[in-house]
Parts: sequence; structure tokens; C-alpha cells
Amino acid sequence: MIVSIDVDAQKTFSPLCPAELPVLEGDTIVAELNAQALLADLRVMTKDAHSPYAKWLVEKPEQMLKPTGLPEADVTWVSHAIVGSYGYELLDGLPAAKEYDFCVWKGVDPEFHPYGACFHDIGEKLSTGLLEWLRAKQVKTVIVGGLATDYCVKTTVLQLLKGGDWTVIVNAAACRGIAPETVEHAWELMMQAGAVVLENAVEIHNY
Ligand code: VGL
Repeated sequence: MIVSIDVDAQKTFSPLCPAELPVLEGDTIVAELNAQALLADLRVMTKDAHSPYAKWLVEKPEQMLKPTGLPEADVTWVSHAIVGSYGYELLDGLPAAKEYDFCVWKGVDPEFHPYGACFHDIGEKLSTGLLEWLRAKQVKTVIVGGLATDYCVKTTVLQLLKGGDWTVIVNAAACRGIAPETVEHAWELMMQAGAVVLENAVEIHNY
């Protein structure tokens, strides 16, 4: 069984939401996500689904504490992916939520801002059910794409590699990241951990 996962392919992480967390070209990944899904039996959607009352929220980007070097629990982020907002929506051209085989709404606890799609908490104790679902489906290969390479894609890929003995393929053409330095480091970490990073869906098809 092959599963394709769209990680946080939401408007909030694209130039459509300049006041949130606009990832450069974040809205250009839709065709590649759809192409990788054609190679899979099942398709999963993950979405950041934050509360407007989250403790880690700040009003303006200038007030954000930069992630580098801080314990994950201390990081603050500008408001993004608030449930029901425009930025919360999936990018245009992706299926409606009901057409996915499994959905993960993440970042739902107002106390924390975790990144990966497999756990609700930073300590990785509270499962979102994704790993159990993949095991129940006897998945052999997971193909991952989405936003952002250096945060939620990276953490999701590392959690998937730790959480099962399936192959984890990352579709580089279906990913965009926040900052070049952290993106480069993220690719290194994912490859060191055993991820197969391929250029696009055509390469994945030929793999
Ligand atoms: C993300 C930063 C903050 C992501 C979410 O989805 O990669 N990045 N929140």
C-alpha cells in the first residue's frame, strides 16, 4: 500500500496570506501534490488548525521569537491557520477534505505549537492517530510533500521514519520552505534519518 501525504498545504503558508507565514512560492506545489497522489493508493491531508486564543500567538511578525536555538516550547509565531479563517483553507486545486482517506487536524491545543503530523504535543506522547492508521493499512511506502520544508514537513518526515518500517519518500518539487539556511539543514536531517528525497513525481514514479 502506498500513501501520499499533503502536509499543511494551506493558504496561510503562501503569498496569498502576506500577514501570516507566507512561504515563497508556497502556492505553486498543488500540481506536484496531485501528481504524487496519483502514484498512491490512499491520500492523507494534514492541516494546522490553531485556536485564536493560543498562548504562543503574537500579533505582529516583529514580535516573533526566532526559532533558532530556542527550546521548541518557547517559540512564538504570528497568527496563522486559525480555524475558519481564509489562511486555514487548503490551497486551491487540492481536493475537499471529505475526498481524502484520512485527515489530521494538528496544533489544536492552545498551549503548544507542535510541528509534526504524528503527535499533538511537542513531547511526542499524544498520537494524532496517523501512525496507527498507516500501520492498520499495512503501508509500505509514504510519499510526503507540503509546507513548510523546514518545519512541518521536516518534523513529520522524521516522525514517520521513527514510527514505522515503511519507506519515506519526500517529493522535493512539492515542498517549499521558510528560510534557505533552515531548509538546507532540514534536507540534510531528513536524508540522514533515512528519507529518500526525490526531485519530483516523475522521479518517484521511476524509483
Ligand atoms: C509551520 C511554522 C509555523 C509549518 C507551521 O506548517 O511548517 N511552520 N507553523
